[in-house]
Amino acid sequence: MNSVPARTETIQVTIGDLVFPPADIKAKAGGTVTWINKDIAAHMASVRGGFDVVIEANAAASLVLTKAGIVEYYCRFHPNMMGQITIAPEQGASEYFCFFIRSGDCWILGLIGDRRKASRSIPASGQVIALAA
Ligand SMILES: [Cu+2]
Repeated sequence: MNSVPARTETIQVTIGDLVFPPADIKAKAGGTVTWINKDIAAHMASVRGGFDVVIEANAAASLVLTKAGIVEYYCRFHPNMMGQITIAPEQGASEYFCFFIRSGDCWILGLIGDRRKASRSIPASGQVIALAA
């Protein structure tokens, strides 16, 4: 899968032939994803329990990303169409979300969306910890 570097501006996904390329994108909270649909069928970018964006045929639709995390989305009309957005905290933010715990260590979402080991252990998942950027 292709990967696009994290940045605050709009990230573009141009849909064609029933795929979301690049399927794996990196963004920052506060940034925007714009899907451009070149197919003759309408598509959706949907998250179970989350957002539903309709992208009409030969049209575009955008979504502002509001919080850091990893979002897996798909098309409700064509469930084989899938994509992922890794959303890093806004630039300058000193908070990182601890998204899983292994052996008492907190693994965090870094500023560029990679996994970096926290310098200290915290007791439970889901806590927000502050580290120097
Ligand atoms: Cu579709």
